[in-house]
Amino acid sequence: MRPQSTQTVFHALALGALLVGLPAVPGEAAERYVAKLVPLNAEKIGTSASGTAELQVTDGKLTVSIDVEGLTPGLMHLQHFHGFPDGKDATCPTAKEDTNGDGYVDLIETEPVAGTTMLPFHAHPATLEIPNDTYPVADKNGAAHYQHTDSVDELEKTLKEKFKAPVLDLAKRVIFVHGIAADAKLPESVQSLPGVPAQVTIPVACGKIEAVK
Ligand SMILES: [Cu+2]
Repeated sequence: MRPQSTQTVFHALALGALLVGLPAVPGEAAERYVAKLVPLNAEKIGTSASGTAELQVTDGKLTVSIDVEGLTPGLMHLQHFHGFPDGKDATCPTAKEDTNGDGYVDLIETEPVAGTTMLPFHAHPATLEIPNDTYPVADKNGAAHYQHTDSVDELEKTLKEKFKAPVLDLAKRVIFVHGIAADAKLPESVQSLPGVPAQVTIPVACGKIEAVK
């Protein structure tokens, strides 16, 4: 017969095993967000890009997955969330935002409704570097897949340094996918960032990030 103390330990272990099967502590549940990416400029550029972005915050980490099809095959596509550091809600542009009336909604024309480029979705988001050669490349069928996980604290720290606000604020952001073939013809009126060809920055898909209840 076992000494009493060993029996007590056995009972404690059995109780522990039961507790493992119980749900996690309330408040630790994942926060989930989805953005349905719809085509932009499709009638003009001859490709129609669409897809889905999923964002999940679990245990202090943000995991972002972005799947897009209808992109220019073999091309690297810039993708970011855009928004307003001052807390204004960003929305995706429509044809109304084509303020110069050239038939294209260019990057500069998106700014009044969608704000500024904030968080890049490439291999090193926390750097906040917009020019980068690690954005996803579309395969021969025009499909691109991206997945990356980062510490929320690290992202918020660098965003706060750059934008002076605690600014992940996912439900107030929109996701853009950019870019058409380097040799695609665009009128001079299509605006871009200084020194960056409009073919690189032209938005091809946009989606509003929404919380999943
Ligand atoms: Cu962007």
